[in-house]
Amino acid sequence: MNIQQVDYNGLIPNNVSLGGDMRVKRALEKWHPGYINWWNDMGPEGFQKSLVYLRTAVSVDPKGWAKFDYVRMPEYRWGVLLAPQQEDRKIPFGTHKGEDVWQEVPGEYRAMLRRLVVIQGDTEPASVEQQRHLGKTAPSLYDMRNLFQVNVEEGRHLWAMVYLLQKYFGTDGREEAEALLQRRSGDPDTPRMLGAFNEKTPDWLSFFMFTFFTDRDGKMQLEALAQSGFDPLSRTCRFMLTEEAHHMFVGETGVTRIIQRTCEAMKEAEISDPYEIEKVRKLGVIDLPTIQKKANLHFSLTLDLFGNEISTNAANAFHAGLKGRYREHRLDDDHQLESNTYPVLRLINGKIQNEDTPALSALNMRLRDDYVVDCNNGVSRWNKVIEQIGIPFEIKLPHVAFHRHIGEFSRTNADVDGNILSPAEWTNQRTDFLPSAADKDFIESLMKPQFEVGKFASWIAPPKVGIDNKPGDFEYVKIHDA
Ligand code: BYC
Repeated sequence: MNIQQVDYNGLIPNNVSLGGDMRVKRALEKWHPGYINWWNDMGPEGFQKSLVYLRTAVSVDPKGWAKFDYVRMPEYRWGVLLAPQQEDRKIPFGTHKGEDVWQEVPGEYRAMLRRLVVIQGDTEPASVEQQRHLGKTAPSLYDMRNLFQVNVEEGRHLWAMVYLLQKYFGTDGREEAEALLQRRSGDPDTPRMLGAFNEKTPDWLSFFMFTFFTDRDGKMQLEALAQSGFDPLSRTCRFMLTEEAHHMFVGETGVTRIIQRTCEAMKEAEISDPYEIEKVRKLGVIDLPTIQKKANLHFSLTLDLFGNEISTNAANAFHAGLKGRYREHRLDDDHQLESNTYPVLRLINGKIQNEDTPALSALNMRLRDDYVVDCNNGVSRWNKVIEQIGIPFEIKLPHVAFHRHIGEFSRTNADVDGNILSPAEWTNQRTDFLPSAADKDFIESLMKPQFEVGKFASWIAPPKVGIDNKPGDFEYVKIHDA
């Protein structure tokens, strides 16, 4: 079978010759009904019978891997797709550097590897659960379709991890695959594993911020796992990254279009001061300071997903050759890091300062640094829109110590510039930095559905081009076509 092509003949589309692997095929077919039940219970609420213009992967060739068509979401063909195997691939880093990559799980690293796969897997259904109510308030059919595209692909990413669990981890893997369908985002008894995936995504600005900031963590973590010496994980993550790019596009352009609409409305109404919040809100758009607060919230929640700055887990995973650095292959060092150091931002005697730390222990910090650079690139594209329209305002990422719950800065309260605040100062100033109840109420008041073909809600500009080059009046979701 040509690895680039996907076999659509069975229940589970795949390019891993599932037909010749009865044990795994049966295990996945057994898992399938539970997944569909989960999707029906926890997937997009109210639109399961609608026809949605979705892309489905038909190949893993980066040049032409997807086809677009109308699909009812529960009938979406979720499958197992791995990027093609690279011949003679060697473990690129760690103590086994230069050895042949593993096609089976190395016994000594089994528990560590399983944990990485399970954590990655857990985030995927979590995001679908977090976003399940948003369809009902979509600002356009175009945006609704993008939401559902992201949702079905997060579902596919769950399949990707479940395949690894079922194929390579025996009974434990099957149990973990079941547990992935049992946990629920925000549930006090059975929450999802990582903090940010238990937060609410109550409105569309949150959704776009989530897909900008949190899906970007997804990109960084997948890039690090794509380096793995465990080849099936590497190949799985490489293909997931192809899909992930669209999710970040949805986030970045979503926020851009909100900013654009706000600035245009301000210009038309001749409001030049972005802090005239009430006047701006009366125009039916979201004021820039509130957009800044939402960015502060989502950026800080997402930084927590990188774990502790100094981490033995991260050191062990790198040493073992399981999880590398962002674009490891482009880095110019010995890829073992046994005697290197890396500057880690720490809280020392109440002051934030850099401290040289063994590079192996600092890998979470390093990945987070790469992430911040990537975020800043996107933020500067937002600022270009504000500048072009001529409003004196700049969105800025807050200091990495701001509003943290994991790592060095979880022990302190810092403002957006990194000044340490007393608990009382933090309480008094909190809503200068983070959305207040009134800000949330205002945003919620704008969340009225706009389901007319080609129309957009008052607070968001139309996109520059349609999905799959469709024209502006294309019906991306046929809501009532049951
Ligand atoms: N919340 O050594 P430490 C995505 C725990 S997003 C709760 O600092 P480590 C997506 C940690 O588990 C990407 N607990 O951490 C995006 C450990 O507990 P145990 C998802 C946390 O292991 C949008 C203890 O603290 N993929 O794909 O170096 C939509 C000490 O841990 C948190 C991955 O994350 C937290 N935030 O780093 C859809 C990749 N942070 O085990 C999808 C796989 C830490 O001692 N995961 N803890 O009980 C990893 O590489 C690492 O596990 C982490 C943490 C980066 C998450």
